[in-house]
Amino acid sequence: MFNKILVANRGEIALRVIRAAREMGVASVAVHSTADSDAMHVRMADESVCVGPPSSSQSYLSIPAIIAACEITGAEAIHPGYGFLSENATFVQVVQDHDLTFIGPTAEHIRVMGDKITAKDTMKKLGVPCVPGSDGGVATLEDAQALGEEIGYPVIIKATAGGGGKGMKVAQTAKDMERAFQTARAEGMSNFGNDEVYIEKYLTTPRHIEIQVFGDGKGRAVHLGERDCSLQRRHQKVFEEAPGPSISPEERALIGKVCADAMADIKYIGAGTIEFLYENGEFYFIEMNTRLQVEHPVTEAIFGVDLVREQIRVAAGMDMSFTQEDLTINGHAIEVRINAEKLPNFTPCPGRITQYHAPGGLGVRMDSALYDGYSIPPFYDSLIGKLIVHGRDRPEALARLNRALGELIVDGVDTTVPLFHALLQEKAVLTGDYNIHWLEQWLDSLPTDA
Ligand code: MV4
Repeated sequence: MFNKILVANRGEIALRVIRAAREMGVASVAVHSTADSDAMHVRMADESVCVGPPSSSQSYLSIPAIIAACEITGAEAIHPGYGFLSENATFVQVVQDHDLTFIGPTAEHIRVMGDKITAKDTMKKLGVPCVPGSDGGVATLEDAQALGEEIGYPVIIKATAGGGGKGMKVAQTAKDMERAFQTARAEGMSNFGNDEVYIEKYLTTPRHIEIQVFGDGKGRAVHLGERDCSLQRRHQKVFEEAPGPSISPEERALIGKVCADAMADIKYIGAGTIEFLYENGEFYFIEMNTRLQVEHPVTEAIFGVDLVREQIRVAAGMDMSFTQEDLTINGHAIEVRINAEKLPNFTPCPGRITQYHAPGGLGVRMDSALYDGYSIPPFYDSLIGKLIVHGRDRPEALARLNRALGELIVDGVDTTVPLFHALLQEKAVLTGDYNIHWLEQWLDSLPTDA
């Protein structure tokens, strides 16, 4: 096991990693920008290094600064958290070249899954069900139009390097194809420097269901069921739950085994998430995320496992501490993302926290780096906390969420908490009968003050 690891992140996820390390007897090094000198992750770690000015590109994303922080402190491994350098294959290569260990997948797996065409091709060959569409990239408008006729409209054109909804265009009819094809290519080029696109059948009202997988890098892999993350706004998740309210135990076992076997086959190491669209009882692979995700705590709650501890174990060459047979689901968990944002437009709202009180009690977990008097800097993501509740069943989890939201105090800035109070009044949320479009349609339907 490592003696000391460096956490290349900030906020609640940095605390999450420091906590796992401490329970394992592993010392932790925090890194921070000059804007984060007073941040909780700096206080909670065993030691800290300032890696640059406020701008992420010059601090949390600076590969030389992060490597230097390891060399100065003698940290042997780096946990990247999510975002920042977590899915940067070049970074992983540099880490290895400095005889350090990246706590995460190999550079090669990150590279393959980071390009959506190679990801889909790989998954298809591994027997994972995919959305019907082009075999690889589509180079010309003529090819795109021919494919549109073959697959049948509507179709979606996606940039292979795309993300966050950028470089993604729907063609409802053949007439739409030219515009959609050219726009997707142009967005791919301007946002990611890559104009390669591919085409899929457009699924109109699916759910976003993602399977948590975990591998030991030696050919053993397991799945930890699914999360339903359909409640999103502008490709940002706001409410996530596990198990998925629409997924049967038989469906879970089936898709879970396909995913676990695929990961075993490629000798995947660490935590991963295989994203599907789910419509009319069928799963369609869309993307894989080669990192620990924001919403991992709902999976931890229902399976009773510590995913970060497992990441650190396998990175150190140890086995996973469980097998597939050990993994059984207990109850239901929900996470809501609390952002420092002003409704109704979700405008970022940094500033000083005058009072903070975290909810507690049975089945309540608050992952947050807030404290009384903390000033949220304006330079980073607006996520300031994740409230995770766990109950024996979905109704109990919903009641607990309502109760815990009532206990939470975050004064001094606007937050998305009122959104969750309102969502808990909605029948679709209470029954779990929603899809990827439900949240935006509901927000659009709300009366506006004007
Ligand atoms: C799709 C789709 C419908 N059909 N692909 C959105 C971002 C990227 N991760 C994939 N996305 C979608 N791909 C096909 N073939 C609809 C979406 C989509 C979506 C997916 C998951 C969660 C929220 C979404 C919101 C709008 C569109």
